[in-house]
Amino acid sequence: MNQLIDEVISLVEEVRERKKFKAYVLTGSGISRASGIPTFRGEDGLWEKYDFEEVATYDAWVKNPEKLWEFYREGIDLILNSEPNNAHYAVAKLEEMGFCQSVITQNADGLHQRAGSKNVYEVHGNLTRVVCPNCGMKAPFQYNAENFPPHCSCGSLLRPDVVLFGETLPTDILSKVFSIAKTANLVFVVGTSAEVYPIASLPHLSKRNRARVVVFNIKKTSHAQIADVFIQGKCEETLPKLVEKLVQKE
Ligand code: BJW
Ligand code: ZN
Repeated sequence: MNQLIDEVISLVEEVRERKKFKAYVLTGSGISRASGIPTFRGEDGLWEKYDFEEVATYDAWVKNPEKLWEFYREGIDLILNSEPNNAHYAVAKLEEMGFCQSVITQNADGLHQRAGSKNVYEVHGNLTRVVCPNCGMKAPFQYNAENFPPHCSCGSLLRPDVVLFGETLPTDILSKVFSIAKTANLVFVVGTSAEVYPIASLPHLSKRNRARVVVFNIKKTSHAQIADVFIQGKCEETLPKLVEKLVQKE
């Protein structure tokens, strides 16, 4: 592993020698696993326990919003009681040291911001917020047994502010992250299965535009196939190692 980390350091140095160093980190649920938040796919993944068609699609929301709320209330509880882990802190440090300019996360848990990352794009929303489908009001979710599932002051049922399957991603964020991916010359991909589109296509877009790609995952994903360096292992262990070496070099 140390040798692979050294390869990443060489890549970073090589890219940094160019005029404009533009790097982003793309994260998925694997980065929050060590914070006690389950991933979606694979063993122990949420979809082993729940049928995603019943809890994570737009059709499910329309058909049975109570069921969806039951599922998300548990998730929100977990998130509110969790803390960022060493991988979130390592990502924040990369930004602080100038080794990346933005964090594109598919996670809806807000842990990157809590770890200190500043320029975070939450492409699938944020579970700690509710949004009113009628008047557009957004607010932090607060559990109230007398108003659950929660209703807006306009009378409409509120929903978690997340992007469900079959829904489009917020267009302003989407165009921003595609532009980041297109112009980047280095990408760190952390803890995502690369199965959910359109976000899974970002590293491919960057690669086509000659960016270097570094993947941190416990398993080989399709992103690993386009990686210049693939670091297999728990990102809460591997990312801090990279940051530690970068700090030593400064
Ligand atoms: C570790 C680790 C450790 C573990 N260290 N690593 C183009 C082609 C094909 C399909 C489509 C397409 N365009 C659109 C679609 C349809 C659909 C889609 O992609 N389907 C695929 C499944 C086939 N996409 C959509 O519907 C999207 N909307 C859209 O595109 O609109 C336009 C459109 C609509 C319809 C048709 C066509 C166009 C919306 C996607 C919304 C995703 N929403 C969710 C739920 C959000 C709420 C919540 O957070 O609860 O987002 S689903 C879920 O998956 C969640 C995640 O953000 C997302 C990605 O999952 P992630 O993060 O990668 O997690 P896992 O579990 O998959 O992977 C974990 C990884 O971590 C693994 O690799 C592990 O090995 C690793 N790991 N521990 C390092 N310690
Ligand atoms: Zn409303």
